[in-house]
Amino acid sequence: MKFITNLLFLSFFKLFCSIEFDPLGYIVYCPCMGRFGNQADHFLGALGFAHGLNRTLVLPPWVEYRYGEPKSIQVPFDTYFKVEPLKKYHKILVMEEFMTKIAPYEWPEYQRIAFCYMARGSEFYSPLHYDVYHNMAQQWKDRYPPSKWPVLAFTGETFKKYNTVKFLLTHNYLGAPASFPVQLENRGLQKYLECAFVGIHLRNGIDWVRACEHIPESPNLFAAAQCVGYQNEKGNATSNMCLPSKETIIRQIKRVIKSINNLANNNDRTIKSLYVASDSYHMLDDLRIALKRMKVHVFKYDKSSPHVDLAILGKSNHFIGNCISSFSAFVKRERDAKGFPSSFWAFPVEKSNKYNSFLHDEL
Ligand SMILES: Nc1nc2c(ncn2[C@@H]2O[C@H](COP(=O)(O)OP(=O)(O)O)[C@@H](O)[C@H]2O)c(=O)[nH]1
Ligand SMILES: *[C@@H]1O[C@H](CO)[C@@H](O)[C@H](O)[C@H]1NC(C)=O
Ligand SMILES: *[C@@H]1O[C@H](CO)[C@@H](O)[C@H](O)[C@H]1NC(C)=O
Ligand SMILES: [Mg+2]
Repeated sequence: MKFITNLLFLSFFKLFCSIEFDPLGYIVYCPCMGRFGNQADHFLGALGFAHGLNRTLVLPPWVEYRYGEPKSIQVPFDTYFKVEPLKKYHKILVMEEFMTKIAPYEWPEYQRIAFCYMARGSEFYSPLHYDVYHNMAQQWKDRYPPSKWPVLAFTGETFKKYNTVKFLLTHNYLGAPASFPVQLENRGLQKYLECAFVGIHLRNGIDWVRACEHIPESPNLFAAAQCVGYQNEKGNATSNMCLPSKETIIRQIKRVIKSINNLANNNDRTIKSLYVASDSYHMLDDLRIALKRMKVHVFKYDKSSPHVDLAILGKSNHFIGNCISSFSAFVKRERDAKGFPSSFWAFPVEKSNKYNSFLHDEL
């Protein structure tokens, strides 16, 4: 009786929450081998494999090993890469979503069988292998029909208990249904792997603070012409352009991220990261607090390297720079040449008075 009630509950749950289960099943794997490059190779292989079997691919977190830390950490797949573009190629789901929405129904704990090529887990699929480009897919489908095997989990051990972190931590050997190095046929899949971030330049060292003091008598200081025009056609440079206030900086970043995420129309998921370049003060704490609610991670390069900063700013999905800085100007010109969008701190000058705009944008 309890069983039937459970079943009924489950069907209602499925109905009301309109969770779509993939009748063709899922592929779960562990990126247990190596660091980022190895894991990325395996990811492409797993993607090709899942595509060949036409099962939904569950995207595992990236496993990172931080220097000096005894344990690896799990970084959700969509921290670095967008999920939407991948969907153009194949059905996918991030692990966190799979474990909360799908696994309880399609993969109950007592059925968590791990797939191993050799006698390590509970189901040995040897001699099948992952090369779905040469007639392997059908053999997989015949041997493991989705009706009987809704989830194919590739890893070394039986899953004792749901816990993505634990599950990943306990495996140190090959867990992906993919070969390493990446198979020739899967190389092209890289094009679906996109990451999105906003890059900002904060020019605020002591030399800059001194330079900005000259703005009132030099309304076309340094690189200001990139904003206000060579003859000040678009106004005069202002102190806030030169040394934007914390409020200006946070307001503009939020605005840019919101407009990009709304534009892409994918549940505010597009921009996940902010990259900060600075000659002096990166404002990391303030930015992290300000962007926490939007779930945006804030990064800087851990060494001081102007050219690395330039390269990364050049690649960002949107760049916010400093009108007066020639360092910012370099990034802006490069992006103009590529057709990438940029904007500047405190330019154009907002029409509404300061107090009003402060009230509107303070969240
Ligand atoms: N690493 C790093 N260095 C910066 C950054 N901004 C400025 N700098 C350093 O400060 C110098 C600024 O001088 P310059 O290139 O003449 O640009 P400007 O003074 O901003 O017009 C750069 O060449 C860098 O060495 C930054 O975002 N990152
Ligand atoms: C794969 O499965 C989806 C449904 O999940 C279906 O729409 C699609 O046509 C299938 N692709 C192939 C190549 O069979
Ligand atoms: C710019 O500054 C000059 C003086 O430096 C002033 O004459 C002019 O009116 C200002 N232009 C604007 C648009 O504020
Ligand atoms: Mg300079």
